[in-house]
Amino acid sequence: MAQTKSASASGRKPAAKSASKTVSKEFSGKNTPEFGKDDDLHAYREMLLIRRFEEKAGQLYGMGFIGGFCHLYIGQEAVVVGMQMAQQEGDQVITAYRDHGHMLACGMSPRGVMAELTGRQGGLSKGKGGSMHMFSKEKHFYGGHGIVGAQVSLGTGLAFANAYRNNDSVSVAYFGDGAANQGQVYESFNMAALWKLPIIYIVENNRYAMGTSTARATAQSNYSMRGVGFGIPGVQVDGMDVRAVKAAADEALAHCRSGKGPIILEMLTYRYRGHSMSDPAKYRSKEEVQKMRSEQDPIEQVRNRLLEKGWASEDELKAIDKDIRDIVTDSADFAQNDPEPDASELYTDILL
Ligand SMILES: Cc1ncc(C[n+]2csc(CCOP(=O)(O)OP(=O)(O)O)c2C)c(N)n1
Ligand SMILES: [Mg+2]
Repeated sequence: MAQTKSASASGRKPAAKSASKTVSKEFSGKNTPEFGKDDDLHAYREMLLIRRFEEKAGQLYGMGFIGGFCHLYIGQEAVVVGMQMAQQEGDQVITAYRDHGHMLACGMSPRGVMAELTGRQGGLSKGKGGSMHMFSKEKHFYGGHGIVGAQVSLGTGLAFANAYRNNDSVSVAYFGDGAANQGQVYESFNMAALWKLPIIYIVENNRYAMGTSTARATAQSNYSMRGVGFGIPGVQVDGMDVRAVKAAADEALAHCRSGKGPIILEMLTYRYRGHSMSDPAKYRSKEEVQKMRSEQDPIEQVRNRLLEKGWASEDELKAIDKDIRDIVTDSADFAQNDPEPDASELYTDILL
């Protein structure tokens, strides 16, 4: 397999061909299909919304408006945006606690997400769930889960329901490199392969599980091969390049919809911020983070393409930036001024 510039710049090359079946090819660098103007502009907007939203959430956290945990998605935007660009209405998304980007990409309201972070009644869980617990049946988003790996089993259940109902929907279950070492992941793989369930397992390999690097914690760090024992194909994808993600998603979704069962996409990505807001990040160097930001930033890649191809001028990009900032500012204003839930809400939405 060709070693590509973008893959090696991350210090990680997509693994050489192995016993793992691949869909067709690894998705990175040279073999990545180009986007047209509309797709690049769309990807730029969507990724920028997530970036600015997360930056604002970080600020509100620092100001004391957000309690509890808050895990930012900054750096990983291309993964969820590229996937979403390929999905069709009805496909479900489920993920872990680093979830605000997934919600926004699914079309959930920035006001609703931000107000949930600040615990206000206009939040998507009426201010009672917080950062890790938001859902939208309408947008087919099934959370937001704090228990590492839990969403993999739940996502497999969603895929089982799709198969049972014989609809055309695919369940997209995201989890981290750390979660990939969890036992229930493999129980889920077994069932999904046995019953040929329509599910894409997405390993967001951002190189760290809290403060533990993949090198320290994992025996097989090519996560795309984790399904070999179950006959589940897998591919590695340059998760910093939204075009590579979209191309892999197109093939993976077609694979699932044609009844071939589950597939694994390992997204090679990187988180710029700490694990959560209380992470001193002593386990990696500032230079490592800076290198990724300056060489592979997913948003800068699209921005540069738009300018180089003459698809947008600096002024047009500034107008998009302002538009996004206005949306995010509006969500933050709402999230600071909306009332807290009434005390009577303590007794509603509870299952005993
Ligand atoms: C069952 C369980 N074990 C441990 C934890 C504590 N914990 C929270 S996040 C995390 C690391 C997960 O890392 P990864 O899956 O790589 O996701 P990332 O944070 O990088 O997105 C751990 C161990 C937990 N929440 N649930
Ligand atoms: Mg991780």
